[in-house]
Amino acid sequence: MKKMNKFMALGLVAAMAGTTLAGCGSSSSAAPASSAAPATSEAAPAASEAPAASEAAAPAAGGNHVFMFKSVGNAFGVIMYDGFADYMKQVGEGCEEKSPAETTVAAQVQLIDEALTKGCKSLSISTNGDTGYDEVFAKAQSQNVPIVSVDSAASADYRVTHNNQASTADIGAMQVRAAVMIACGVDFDPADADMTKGVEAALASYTGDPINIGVLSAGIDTPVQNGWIAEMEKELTKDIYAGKVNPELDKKYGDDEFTKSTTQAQAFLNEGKVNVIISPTTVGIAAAAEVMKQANSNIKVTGLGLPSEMKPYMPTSDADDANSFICPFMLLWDVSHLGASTAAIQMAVANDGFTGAAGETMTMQAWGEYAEETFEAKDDGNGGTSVLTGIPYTFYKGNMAEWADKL
Ligand code: RAM
Repeated sequence: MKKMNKFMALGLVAAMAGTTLAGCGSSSSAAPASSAAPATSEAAPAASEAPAASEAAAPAAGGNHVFMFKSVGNAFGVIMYDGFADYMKQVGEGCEEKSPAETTVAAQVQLIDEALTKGCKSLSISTNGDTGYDEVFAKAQSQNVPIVSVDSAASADYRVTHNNQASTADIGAMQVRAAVMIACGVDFDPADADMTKGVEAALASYTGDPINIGVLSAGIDTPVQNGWIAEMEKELTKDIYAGKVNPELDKKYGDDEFTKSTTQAQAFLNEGKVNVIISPTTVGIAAAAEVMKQANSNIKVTGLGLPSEMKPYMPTSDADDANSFICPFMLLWDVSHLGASTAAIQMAVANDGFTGAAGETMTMQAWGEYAEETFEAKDDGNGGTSVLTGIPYTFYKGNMAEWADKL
């Protein structure tokens, strides 16, 4: 991980700066979230500034900083918590992971309630749905337990802010470009980091039937995947795809469970309608790749994957012919840093008066091989704010050997 941190910090920030800034510009021009401001500042007041209503409620008496992923046993969640815990250790704070066995809203709500009853300092959560949390989140607010969402957003009415791993627009669009390039047999070129040139070149010479793209997602209601899928659909409305790529995505949902994702991948296989599957979840991409491998299928797979889990299906050396692999290339970001920056946001709430209001900044201490960083909360255009702490990164034959053991 250390090497990756350095590499990403030094090399990729520059490569992605253009798209990242473009994303920030468009969101900050959206209507300011006047309704979000009171909610976010109520979520995390300093004890002395707590409004009367909150003073009446029993404040959380210490406890740990609680980190809750969508479910246990997801390697992405495990790596993220490791980063979270590492940062908390660095600043001398106690923390614990409390993730449910099942990827459901109800299971998370129950565990949040338990944590609040026991007493906790903060809640950092990747949610399983948009709704169903109001009561328990209001309880957290009344106990002055700040909520920061990460990966999959919590309601803007209750969270301080959302820690976004990379621009939603970039993650959605880049997965479509990757899928189309792969369907056309065009390999990733690191000089074309966002793949805009690659996809244009691939389609300019493409004369076959319209390419059909399948999506194997997590839960049907999972906020983060649904946000990316919306951006995929937007990307497909661009002129370059017209008549060459079917703009209708064929969507299936594996609920971030390996067995269910495998069943859904088998359905894609049996139906034989799609040329390539995008899976915007590490669980789904691994399941789809295994199904296609077992069946010796020519349906290709890409999306968001962990190099350690995807190694059996990907090229790992420059000499490899990428097109002969099930997954020629895929995307992700520094998952460990995502956890650490979430911890840093919670510490900024606790110690520096950070409320997550648009325009506020917070500082993350130097961590691992990352130097000290300052992040700004930006209006997300949906009534809340988000802090952008990462960038999408492409794993391909030129770097897989290096990362397969580290991420
Ligand atoms: C899965 C989760 C998570 C997603 C990653 C890429 O582990 O579903 O939400 O961001 O994959």
